[in-house]
Amino acid sequence: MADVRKFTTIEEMEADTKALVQRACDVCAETWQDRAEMQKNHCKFGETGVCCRNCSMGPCRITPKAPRGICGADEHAIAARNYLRSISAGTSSHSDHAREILHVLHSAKRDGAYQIRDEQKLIRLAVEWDVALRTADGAERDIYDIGREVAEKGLEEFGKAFGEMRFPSRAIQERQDLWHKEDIWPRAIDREVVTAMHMTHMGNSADPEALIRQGLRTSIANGWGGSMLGTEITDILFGTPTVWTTEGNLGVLEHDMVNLVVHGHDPVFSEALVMAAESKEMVDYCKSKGIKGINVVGLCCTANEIAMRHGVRMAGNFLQQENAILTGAVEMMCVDIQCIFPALAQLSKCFHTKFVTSSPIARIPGSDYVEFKPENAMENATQLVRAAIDNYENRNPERVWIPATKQTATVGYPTEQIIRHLDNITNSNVDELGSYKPAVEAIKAGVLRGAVAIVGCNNPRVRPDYSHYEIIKELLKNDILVVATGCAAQLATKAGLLNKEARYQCGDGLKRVCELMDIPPVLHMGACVDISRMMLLANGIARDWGVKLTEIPVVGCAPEWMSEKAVSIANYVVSTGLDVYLGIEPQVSGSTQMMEWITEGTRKLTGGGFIISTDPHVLVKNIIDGIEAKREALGI
Ligand code: SF4
Ligand code: MSK
Repeated sequence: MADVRKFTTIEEMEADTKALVQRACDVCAETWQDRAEMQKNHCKFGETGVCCRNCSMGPCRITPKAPRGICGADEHAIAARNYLRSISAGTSSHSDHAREILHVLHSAKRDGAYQIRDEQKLIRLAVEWDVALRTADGAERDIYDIGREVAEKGLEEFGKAFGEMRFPSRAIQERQDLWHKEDIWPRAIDREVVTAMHMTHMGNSADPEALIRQGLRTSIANGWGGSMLGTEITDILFGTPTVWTTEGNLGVLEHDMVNLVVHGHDPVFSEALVMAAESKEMVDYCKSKGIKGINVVGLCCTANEIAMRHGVRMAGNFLQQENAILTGAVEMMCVDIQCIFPALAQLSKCFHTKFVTSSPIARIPGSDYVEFKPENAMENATQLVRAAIDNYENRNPERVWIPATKQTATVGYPTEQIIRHLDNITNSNVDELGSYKPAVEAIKAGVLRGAVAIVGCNNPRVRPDYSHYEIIKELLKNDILVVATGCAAQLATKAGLLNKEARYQCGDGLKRVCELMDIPPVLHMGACVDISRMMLLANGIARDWGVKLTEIPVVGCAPEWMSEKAVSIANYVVSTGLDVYLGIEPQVSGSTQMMEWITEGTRKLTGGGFIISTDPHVLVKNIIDGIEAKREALGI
């Protein structure tokens, strides 16, 4: 069959954005494009990491004429402290998200709003953590009792007084030994964040090495801690994702339906909204108003979460959040946590859109705040859906413009699904079902050259989505499988690269693998919290290959990252022994020592480091060269 698929180009995506931004001008609304222009040129001290405001003797800014702050801290100390604070904020974000989910598991009830959907995963975790499956007299324990005890053990990971964290022991022995040897195995999530904040307080650490080491330890507390907890417990509560065919881009908004957009990261809120929107009560209420139906769609990582569990369609990624409102077709946008522009409150007032915040973590002036708790989940969700339906009549048809652009996408490839699909490969010499060995054999044979995890955000510093697109296309041509999460996965969705037909964009080897495995060449692994899934994937490949994590031709890449979560993620990927290719420079370039530490220094400690280029074509060449160098070192 020939390649007849029409992919969406960056230029087509940009044309939609341009038309929507023009509509913002028409209603005198401001967008991020305006604000990015107003923020030019960025402060060089902040950009290069050499501004310190950690005490009120400052702020101190390092220049050739003033090479030290008032306390004597130099550019290396200041940049390293700022960097560690970013890692700590990122770790806190993912981990606090996980803490909330653990509380939801703790309160889950058989007849409650939240139930345990993946009992097998819960039982596996209970066994891993020595939680008894039977009572003292040998009877089977109720699954909800097991869930509560697992939740308590999970919550201990945040603040245990003694010992060390549990999930890092999922890593292969070589990694565990290294984390112990380098003394970067995290003790507890909160402990590492507090230690980091303490070290960076005025009058403490000024040694970049000590600060970098704490950064690695804090990041492991995220990737092999908070994020992994978030992912595991979300799967237990809402089900481990399975493969769905869905659609992505703003064309998923509907003219003749109530459009309810969910945005953020924590699926607890959006799951309830999806359930409420599908309830007979709300479907009937919608019909009673003469409206065709309720169209729940997602933005950013909330979109990834519900697409993988319900097939809910995805309206777009980070820098499209304002575009959704600018269509004039959104009755309600409900947000939970992280990556939410405060600007949405103001913008929504230029249209009929109701903007609802739901978490004490993300309070935004001008929003309708409806605090969301497990005990009132369905009641609140139903009220919100009803309010969205009621708001449909306020839509001004003259202000509606929904871009037609959308693509079909196959999503939902957690490690469990990847292994299941690997079992379809029959032409390898491996018979072993339920392992990564078929993938290892395909890499050894050169059919696949390697794999790249493309992750992260959009960033107005670069042409939005362009770097993701250029890098992914080139990797596919070179027989390199791509796994994606977060807003990078959304770009792949919008482009059409999550469609199985995208195999025609690949080299012959990857195309063959896609056919045998019945997968698209870009595997959607979830939200940014799910990069922990990618760590388990890399770990499983190294384990089944019998080599070190540093040796496998698998790397990470964040072409357009912007958030502190991304700084933490990049560090835990490096801690796991994998190189990370960055398209945006971390804000430490004012320190030669810090630039050396993040590119070469960590490599000496963990085997992984950053390779940075703001040119996506250079970056992808670096990635391909890096993968080929790993192959050569393995003698394959
Ligand atoms: Fe200046 Fe030192 Fe205070 Fe930072 S901690 S603001 S460098 S005096
Ligand atoms: S939503 S952290 S912009 S990936 Fe996870 Fe996207 Fe980055 Fe937020």
